Amino acid sequence: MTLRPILIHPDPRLKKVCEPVPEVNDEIRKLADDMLATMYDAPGIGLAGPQVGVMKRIFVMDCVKDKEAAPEPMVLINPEISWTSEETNVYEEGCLSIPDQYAEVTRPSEVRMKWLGLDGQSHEEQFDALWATCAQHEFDHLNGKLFIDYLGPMKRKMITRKMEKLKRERARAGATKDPIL
Ligand code: K1U
Ligand code: ZN
Repeated sequence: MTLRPILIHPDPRLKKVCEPVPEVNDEIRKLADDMLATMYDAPGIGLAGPQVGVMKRIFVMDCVKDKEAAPEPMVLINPEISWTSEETNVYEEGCLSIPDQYAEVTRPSEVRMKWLGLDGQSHEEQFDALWATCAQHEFDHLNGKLFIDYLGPMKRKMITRKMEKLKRERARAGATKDPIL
C-alpha cells in the first residue's frame, strides 16, 4: 500500500461534490487500502476520497479509542444517510485537511447509513458516539463540506488564514528542503 498526500484547506477539490463509485473493483480496493494506511499514519480516525484528491464517494474510518484494542477499519462506498436522531451531540472536531485546528460542532448523536462494502454488497448500520460524529464529518467531505463551514464567518476566516500561512511555509520548506517544517 501507498501513503497518499493529504490535501490542505483551502483547496478547490475539498469544496466539490464527489461522484458515485460505479463499480467496486481492484482500483477501489487499492484506493481503500491506501486510504486506511494514510489515515492510521496521520494519525486520524477517518479519511475521505477528496482529502487525497480522489473525487469519489468513498471514506474510511476507525474510531476505536483504546490503542490496545483490535482495530476496526471500515470502508464505506457510496454512503447514504437513511436516518438521523433528533438528539444532538457536541464534539470538538478536527480535520486532517485543517491540521491543529479544533472547534465544537453540533450534529445528530446517532445516524443510520447504507453503503456498499469492498465485497460489493449493501450494508446498513446505526452509528453512535464518536462513530456517528466521524461518519457525518466524512460524509460531509463527499459533499464538499468541511467542519469549519459550521462555524461563524470570523472563526472560519481566521482558520483559513492560518491554513494559507501553513501552506506557504510548507511550500517554502519544500523548496529549500528545510528539515524543520
Ligand atoms: O476527516 C478527517 O479529516 C479525519 C478527522 C476525523 C474526525 C475527527 C474528529 C471528529 C470528527 C471526525 C480526524 O481524524 S482528525 C484527527 C483526530 O481526530 C485524531 C487523531 C489521533 C487520534 C485520535 C483522533
Ligand atoms: Zn476532515
